[in-house]
Amino acid sequence: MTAPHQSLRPQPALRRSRDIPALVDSARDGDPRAVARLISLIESDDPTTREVAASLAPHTGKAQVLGLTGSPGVGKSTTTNELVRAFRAAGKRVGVLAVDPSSPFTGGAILGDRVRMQDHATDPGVYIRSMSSRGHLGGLASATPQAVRVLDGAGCDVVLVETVGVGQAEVEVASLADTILVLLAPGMGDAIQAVKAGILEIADIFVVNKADRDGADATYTDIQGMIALGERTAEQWRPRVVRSVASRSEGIADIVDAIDKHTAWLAERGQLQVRREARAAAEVEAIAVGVLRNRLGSLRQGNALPDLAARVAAGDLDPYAAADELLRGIDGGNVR
Ligand SMILES: Nc1nc2c(ncn2[C@@H]2O[C@H](COP(=O)(O)OP(=O)(O)OP(=O)(O)O)[C@@H](O)[C@H]2O)c(=O)[nH]1
Ligand SMILES: [Mg+2]
Repeated sequence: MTAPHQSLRPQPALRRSRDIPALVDSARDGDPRAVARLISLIESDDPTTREVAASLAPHTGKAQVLGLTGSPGVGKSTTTNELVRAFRAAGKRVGVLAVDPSSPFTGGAILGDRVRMQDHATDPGVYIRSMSSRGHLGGLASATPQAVRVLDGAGCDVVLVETVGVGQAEVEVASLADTILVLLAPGMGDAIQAVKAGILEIADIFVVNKADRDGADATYTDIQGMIALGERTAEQWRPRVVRSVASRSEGIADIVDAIDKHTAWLAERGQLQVRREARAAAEVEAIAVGVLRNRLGSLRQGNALPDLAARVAAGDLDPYAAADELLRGIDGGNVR
C-alpha cells in the first residue's frame, strides 16, 4: 500500500501502544513531526492505525473542515494559501491537506503546492501535507478522513482539503467537508463541465478565480444562471458565487465571508451535525467495506470461491445462493 519511494525511507519503529498516546499529546502541543508521524501511520495501513484513531477520537469534532476542489490549475493552492493567511490573521490554527487522486505518490512534495503555500512553511500554526488517495478503491473515502481526524485532533481550528477535480473525487470531498468550495476559472468551459460532473449539487460556494482574465464575467453569469435554474426548496442553501484573483490576494475576504455565512446557515438549521454524521457514516462504511473486501479477497485465495464458481458454472447452484454461501464464509469479528 505504501508508495514505492516511501518504502525506501527508514521507518522508525513505533509499535508499542504507549507511544501512540504520547504521539497524540505531542501533536496536540503543536509538534509538526508528531502530526506527520500520525498521518504516516494512518496512511501506511500500519497496525497501529486503530490505536491512533482511538487516541484521537476524544479530541476530534472541533475543526471546521473546508473542501476546495476544481480543475487542474484553476488556482486552488493559491487560494488555499490566501485563505490560510486570512485564518492565521484571525488567530486560528490551520491544517491543509492537498490530495491528488491521480498521483500514486504520497507524503512527498507536490511541487506546485509547496511553492504556492511556502508563505506558511515556517509558521508553527500551519500544518501542510500532500497526500495521494493511492489509487485505492476507497479513494478519498479511505485515508483522507483519517488524516482530517489527525489534524482535527491535533487542535487545528480549520482543516482545508484541496482536491484536484477529477469527477468522482470532487463528489467525494462532499462527504468530507462542512463547506465545499468549487473553483472555476474563465475560459475553461468549467461552468458546463460543472453541471456534467454533478458539481452543481455539491458546491456550497463557487469561486470564479482568475477574475483578472477575459471571460470572468461570462463565467460568473453562467454559473449564476445555472444556480437560478437549479431546483431547491426554500430550506436548501442557495450556493453563493464570489470572484477572486488569488494571485493578487483579491476577493479573499469575500470568500471568507461566504464561508462564514454558510457556516452560520448550517449551524442555525442543525445541518452541521447532519453533515458530520453523514461524514462519519461514510467513514465507518468505507472501513467496513474495506474489511469485507479484504476478507472476500482471502476467500478467493482459498477453495470456497472456486468451488462455488464451479457449481454455478455447472448449473448446480444459482449465483445468488452461491453469494449467500460465500458471505456465510466471512466470519464476524473486529476490524483487523
Ligand atoms: N491570472 C491569474 N493567475 C492565477 C490566479 N490564481 C492563481 N493563478 C496562477 O495559476 C497557476 C495555477 O495555480 P495553482 O494555485 O497552483 O492552481 P491549482 O488549482 O492548485 O493547481 P493544481 O493543484 O495543479 O490542480 C499559478 O501559476 C498561479 O499563479 C488568478 O487569480 N489570476
Ligand atoms: Mg494545487
